[in-house]
Amino acid sequence: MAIIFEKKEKVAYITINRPEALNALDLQTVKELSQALMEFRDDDGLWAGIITGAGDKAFSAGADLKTLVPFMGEIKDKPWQVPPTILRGLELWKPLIAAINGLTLGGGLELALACDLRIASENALLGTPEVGLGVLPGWGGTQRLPRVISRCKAAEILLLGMPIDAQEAYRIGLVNKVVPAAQVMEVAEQWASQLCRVGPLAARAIKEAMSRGVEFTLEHGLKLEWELEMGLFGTEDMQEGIKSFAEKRRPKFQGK
Ligand code: CO8
Repeated sequence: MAIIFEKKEKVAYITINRPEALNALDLQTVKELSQALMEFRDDDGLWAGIITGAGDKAFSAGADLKTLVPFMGEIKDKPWQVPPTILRGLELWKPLIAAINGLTLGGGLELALACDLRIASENALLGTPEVGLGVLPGWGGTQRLPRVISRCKAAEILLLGMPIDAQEAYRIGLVNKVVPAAQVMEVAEQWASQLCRVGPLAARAIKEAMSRGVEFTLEHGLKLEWELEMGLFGTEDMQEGIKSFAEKRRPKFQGK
């Protein structure tokens, strides 16, 4: 299996499982990633997800340069589409954490950018080497990177094609936290647990408001935010949240 998909309580674990190829994404991996993400999206019992790479060297070294990239060149004029993933084509509002355990290059960084929270190991290297291969980071890199960090630093990473280390990634706001390699999954699980304690419908609405709203004018964005807020009002979770506050206890959300 190129992707290991596991469920533990309310958390989905998606592990790219090609350590011998530094977890490069070949066609089979992308297909299985697509299936796993859709299962995560559609399973009401799953509230948060963690994406990571197998082994201790890489999160992912990007698109498979031996198979997928040449294949894309061959079929570029044919009516074939890459299976939908969070990289492109799949809308998914449940929160996702990238547990970045090492090399995170090209499509690997683009996958981490399509997650909401990024925890990096101290030994991680992150970058988009595509420009040195004569292609562009075509899995959202040119679009998401300048939306996550400053355009100034995004241009440096995208145009020079040189990787940066984890501390620099933290300094420029590309990752949320840097921890020793052995603690990456531990911290990711702590954050996933917290995501399973907060209101799940609210968390999804926040992600949707942020993801879609970033494209809107402020006026349009505020309208979207209000529509999503009104969708939360009256839910059982909202009633439980208010009741638990009055009763001075932790809320027990159901995602309803
Ligand atoms: N694709 C295929 N195999 C890879 C990849 C890759 N991206 N990266 C590493 N591997 C393989 C190597 O070929 C090697 O296999 P083998 O032992 O059979 O030769 C194995 O993984 C280990 O790699 P190295 O021996 O090279 O390990 P090093 O530690 O010496 O070097 C590096 C690590 C620097 C990361 C090096 O492997 C490297 O430069 N890899 C390529 C990284 C890269 O350029 N990534 C960008 C790919 S392009 C991309 O992601 C575009 C996305 C958008 C396109 C959308 C199309 C659908």
